[in-house]
Amino acid sequence: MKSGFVAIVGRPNAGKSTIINALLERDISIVTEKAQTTRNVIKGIYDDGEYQIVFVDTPGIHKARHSLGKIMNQGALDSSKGVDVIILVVDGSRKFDEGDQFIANSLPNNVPMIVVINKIDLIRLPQAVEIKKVYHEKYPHAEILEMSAIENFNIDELLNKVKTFMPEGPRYYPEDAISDKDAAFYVSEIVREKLLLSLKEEVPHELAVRVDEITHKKNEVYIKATILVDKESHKGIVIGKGGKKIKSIGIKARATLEEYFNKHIFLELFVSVKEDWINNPRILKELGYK
Ligand SMILES: Nc1nc2c(ncn2[C@@H]2O[C@H](COP(=O)(O)OP(=O)(O)O)[C@@H](O)[C@H]2O)c(=O)[nH]1
Ligand SMILES: [Mg+2]
Repeated sequence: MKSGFVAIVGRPNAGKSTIINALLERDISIVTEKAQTTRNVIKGIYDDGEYQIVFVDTPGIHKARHSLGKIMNQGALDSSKGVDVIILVVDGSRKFDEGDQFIANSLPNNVPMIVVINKIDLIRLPQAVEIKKVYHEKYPHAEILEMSAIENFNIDELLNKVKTFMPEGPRYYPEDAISDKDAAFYVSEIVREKLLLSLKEEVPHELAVRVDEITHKKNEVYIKATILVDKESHKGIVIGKGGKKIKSIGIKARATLEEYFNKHIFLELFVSVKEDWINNPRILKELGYK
């Protein structure tokens, strides 16, 4: 069998998580229109019997403003070392700038690379030609592939290209493994996704979800989770008038979780103010951000 590791890196919002979900044909990593949605390094496992490929989704590399941001950058860069191939995802509708140059300077240059120019559904041909030219100059040894992950365009081509880089190797994970993360991680990410999607810009990124309990009962799964916010004022926004907001978030999360667990879900959500948790090493560790 052939097997190996593939890091998916790039700036926030380029479409990395959308691509890993498309490659694996299931939602292992949450996607929103907000930058810095992905906070953890998440491994998603592809296995077709002939190939086992471990795709590593990473937080976007960005200018870090707090401790969590620094952990996220470090995680992304660390996971690009020692892999068989790096997929660098770029948003083709944006011009190459110093943020992209920072990534070019940070990535190891001894690992084969595929540059994916994503979101080509948003641009016209001349712009696509231009951005390809730029990346060709910046990464002369890389293969370059245009893509629209949202339209599933060139996902199969990407998978086939990745396969050509896989050496003979063992099955690193059990044949039926999907991700390296457990149910608690998935629960906290789904609740966080619904929060991000329904709060728009009112509460920016200073939200985290801690799963306090998952109990499997005969006919249902009981889940208790706490939403951590940075400020007292954010608590009110998350809860909403008469508890309306948090109720609707709970309903949406429950629907997704019922599909995942294939069981009735009883979900209790609490909100707690933890000032500056995003810079607090103890809380970051407790939340699993290391
Ligand atoms: N138009 C368009 N939008 C995309 C494409 N791929 C991803 N997106 C959107 O870009 C946003 C960020 O995607 P996400 O996968 O979370 O990016 P990440 O931060 O790199 O993981 C989401 O709103 C996606 O729906 C694409 O091919 N075309
Ligand atoms: Mg992501």
